Amino acid sequence: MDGSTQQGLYDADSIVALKGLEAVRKRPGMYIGSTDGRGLHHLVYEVVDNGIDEVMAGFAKKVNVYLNEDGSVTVADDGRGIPVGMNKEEGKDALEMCLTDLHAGGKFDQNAYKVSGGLHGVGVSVVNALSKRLIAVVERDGKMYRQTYQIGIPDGPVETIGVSSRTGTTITFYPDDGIFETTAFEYEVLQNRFRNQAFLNKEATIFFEDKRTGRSEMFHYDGGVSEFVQYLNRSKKAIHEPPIALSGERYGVMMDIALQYTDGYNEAIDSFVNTIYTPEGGTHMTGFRASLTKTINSYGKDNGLLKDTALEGSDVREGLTAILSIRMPEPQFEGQTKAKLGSSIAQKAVSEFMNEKLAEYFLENPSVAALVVRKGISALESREAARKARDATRRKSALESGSLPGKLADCSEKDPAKCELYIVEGESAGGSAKQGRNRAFQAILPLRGKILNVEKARPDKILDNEEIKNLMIAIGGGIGKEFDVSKVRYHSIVIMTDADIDGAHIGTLLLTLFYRQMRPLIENGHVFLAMPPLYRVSKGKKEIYAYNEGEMAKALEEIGSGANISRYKGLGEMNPQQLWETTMDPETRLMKKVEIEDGMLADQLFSILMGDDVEPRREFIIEHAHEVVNLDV
Ligand code: 0RA
Repeated sequence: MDGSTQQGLYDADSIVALKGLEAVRKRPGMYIGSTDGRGLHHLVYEVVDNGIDEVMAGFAKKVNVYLNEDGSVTVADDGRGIPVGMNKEEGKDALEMCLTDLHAGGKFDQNAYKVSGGLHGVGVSVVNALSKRLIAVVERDGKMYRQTYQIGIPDGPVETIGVSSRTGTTITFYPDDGIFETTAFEYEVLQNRFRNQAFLNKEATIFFEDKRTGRSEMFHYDGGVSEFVQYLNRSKKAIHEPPIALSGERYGVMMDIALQYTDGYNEAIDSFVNTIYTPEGGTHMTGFRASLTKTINSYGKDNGLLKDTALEGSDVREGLTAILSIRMPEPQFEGQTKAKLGSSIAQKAVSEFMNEKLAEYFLENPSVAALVVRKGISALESREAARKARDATRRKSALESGSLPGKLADCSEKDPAKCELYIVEGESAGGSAKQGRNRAFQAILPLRGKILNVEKARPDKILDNEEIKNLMIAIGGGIGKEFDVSKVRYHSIVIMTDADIDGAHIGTLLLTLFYRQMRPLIENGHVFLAMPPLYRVSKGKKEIYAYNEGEMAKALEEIGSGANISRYKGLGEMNPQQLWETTMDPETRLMKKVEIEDGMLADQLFSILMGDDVEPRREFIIEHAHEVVNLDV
């Protein structure tokens, strides 16, 4: 390894730079979150964000991204080009500094609103440190320059390799397979990110091409966040068109806000700070919510639409899809995952701005305003009805002896941390599960047929459904806005369905119920999918259960000629003993934990999967199903 710079010496600065790169390679997680697929994709985001910063600063229009056939990625922008030339203070080329010095970014660029190089953006030098090879090409001042690196260390000085009449930066990098668990880029993951970035930066055009497959796409949205909201609502039914759009600035905070109500009941409000997604909200969201509630109530009162009642926050957010995108200098992020904005000025800026602009919008658009108030009133009425339904359910179940559903075969253990609830498709498999289980800690709740699709049901109608009522009482944490995960009676809730279309549908209906009405159950890792075997390979007394085709091939080899293969189509084909051995015994069973990888995509997944439109559903399943819900333990 050659660690020398163009001076051929280890001068003090080179040693500092090397130490920095070393730190990145030693603890990559500190800089990019993880070394799995997620961390790998972060490398691309980082370089693309740099290009988008150039667009936002008004110096670039387009960012091209290529997944190359040799496993590398190329990101090219038409910005000013990373500065080239000797930096007198450091005695080093500015380009080399940008690519090797962890803290060089700010020295050259004064853009206070930039994403990259900030708290989340880590700078191209981190990408360089984590790449076994990187090639930087810069066009500016009429020339074309190049420097190449290995694990962040320059192969030699910056070279002038030609002339050019344009300006821009082109970075090609090969992620280090010694650092990353996987170096396979996924088109859909990147596509989703670029699409979001293009919605949030309407000046930007992002061209994306996968040279391995020939697939390519251009992302550019003149409509910005308003078009973003329309996109998110593509499988929902909006009740007004176009979305309410509010843009402006207060206290140095720039705001782009779009809202659109649908005829549904879910709220899908996504917030961003300097285009960084803030899934846990923060001060900007607090300002948004406060202002929304206040402005709608004021309008309702002033116009005689609301008499003695006041709408709650959840009422005015029912069926609302919104994007809140703000830009501010030096945002402060909080929380374990730094996914929450803490800067108090953002709350003041958003609420004061929205108080004024939304009220103005309502005055100019009284029909939309009336629709919004009416939607809130109907949410309030349904909330009241739902509360009554829940109380009635609780009273009734408390009256009926033992208070638990009759179909539930409970376990004897009372400590929820040790208890498992199996939700089983069909009465007959339910019967087998009841006989086969370990009754000390495993409870069984058989389901008759399909449960209600909660995606389409009014919240107060959900408990009219007998199966859902049983599920709610058995699980014990309540339902909807009042769901309390600390009251849950089982820390493992296992969905056990047949490995066929009907089974998959029932599984999805249950996941929809958990995601929409008991979300902390999923967020806290309490939901699992049982994995029954697909085959039983046997000869005489010898038998092997196979959970996939590969295992079956292995089992056939092991057992030898004359082996008997039976394919399990349903749980009902197994007797209680077999069901226990293959699917329920904690020592030998296979289970998948249900995890939400991307909250924004998850909302789209459920609304599209369980909504009315067939075409978006087909497209979405093909593109995203596997990334949204990570089903691996
Ligand atoms: C520092 C200063 C300037 C531009 C850049 C960095 C820059 C970095 C990247 C990374 C990818 N694309 C980029 N484009 C520009 C400003 C230089 C000047 O004042 O001309």
